[in-house]
Amino acid sequence: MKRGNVLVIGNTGVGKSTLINAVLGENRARTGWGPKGTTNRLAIYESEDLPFRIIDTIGFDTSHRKERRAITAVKSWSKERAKNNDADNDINVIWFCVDGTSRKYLAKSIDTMIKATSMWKTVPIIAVITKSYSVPERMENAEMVYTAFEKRKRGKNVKRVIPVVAKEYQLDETTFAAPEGITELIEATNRVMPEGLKAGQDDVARFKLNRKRAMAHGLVGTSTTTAAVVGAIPIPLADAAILTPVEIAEINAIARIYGIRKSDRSANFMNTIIEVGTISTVAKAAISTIKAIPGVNIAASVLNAVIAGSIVAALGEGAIYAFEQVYLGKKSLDDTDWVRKMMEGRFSSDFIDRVNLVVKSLPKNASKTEIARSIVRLFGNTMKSTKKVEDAAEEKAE
Ligand SMILES: Nc1nc2c(ncn2[C@@H]2O[C@H](COP(=O)(O)OP(=O)(O)OP(=O)(O)O)[C@@H](O)[C@H]2O)c(=O)[nH]1
Ligand SMILES: [Mg+2]
Repeated sequence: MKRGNVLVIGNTGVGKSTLINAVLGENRARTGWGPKGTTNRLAIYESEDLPFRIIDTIGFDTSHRKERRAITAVKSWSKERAKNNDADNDINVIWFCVDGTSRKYLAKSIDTMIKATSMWKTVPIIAVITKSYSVPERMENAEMVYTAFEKRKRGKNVKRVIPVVAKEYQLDETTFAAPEGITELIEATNRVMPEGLKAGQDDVARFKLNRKRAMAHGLVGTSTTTAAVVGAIPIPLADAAILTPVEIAEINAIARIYGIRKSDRSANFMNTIIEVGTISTVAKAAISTIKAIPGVNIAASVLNAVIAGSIVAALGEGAIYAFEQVYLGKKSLDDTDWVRKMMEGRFSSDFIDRVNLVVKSLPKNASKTEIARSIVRLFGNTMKSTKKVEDAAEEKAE
């Protein structure tokens, strides 16, 4: 397959490399924090499944020297490539990255980017607002970016403005901003690619589904850690309701990843899932069974953390399955009986066996991260086999 090239530019620290990793679905571009900037040369990334190549650049800096260095690097690279006269080396799309958390630099950074990319006058631009953690600010920021471009000649090249969260962002112990906008960015980029470099709808759909799955699993990992922290406090866990806020955040975030928006129908569907993990008799029965297992040689707080984490992991993995069925059009949001039964099935004897394995794998005073890692490892396995079964089913359906 012929692939197009996407050039990623923006100030240092806006999150270009983090964004690239999110799009690739792998941690390949080095990211970091600090005044010096992390990416210090151009790097080109491609992945088997991604329909385009991504070029990571040196971030622009507010200091004049560094700015020039970044611009010079991009220009000399592209001149070098242009010499080859190979269409494969053309820049086909540019991602202008601006930081959603520092509006102050927005207009100036857009000017810098326009200057730096003056040799690609006709190349379509997608403005990416990184670190869009704040939901209310997303619209405002997008408008600011549109306005900033309106005043400039190259503004007409801007095809889309997309707010993203490349990696979940922890707001406090129990809340976080979930990944956002990544699959939209992939789709929009493919859409503005020149004919001949566009991937087919099926390829894009498959890639999007893979990305959604990976992001959702990452999110279950974070939620599991949160639950282990919350669950370690000495409250009798027969009252699994203390997990409710964590579970609500988890289920909402997974729903968003699968493009399921808030409505009465989706609320019913989601509440059913949360109920199974909090107040249902199956969850309570599972907890008492685990607590009654003789000879458990770990601290009570560790056991509580394991139970809490496991519930949230099982719930999250179940929710991924449920939302994916809806996303693929195989189930509807009205199938609440189906989702209840499916979720209850996840708290059966298999659940207890897994929790047991987690308990056995842990040292007496395991840390919360050890606990969470062990849970994710053991619960993640179910998902892998589920995935295979599903794939087979999908193939048959086609
Ligand atoms: N949680 C979270 N952190 C982010 C996100 N985007 C960027 N960051 C953080 O911001 C810092 C800078 O990100 P990088 O991706 O290294 O930024 P860059 O634009 O590549 O920076 P240079 O290579 O210096 O130009 C890192 O600590 C990232 O973890 C995001 O969506 N979520
Ligand atoms: Mg970088």
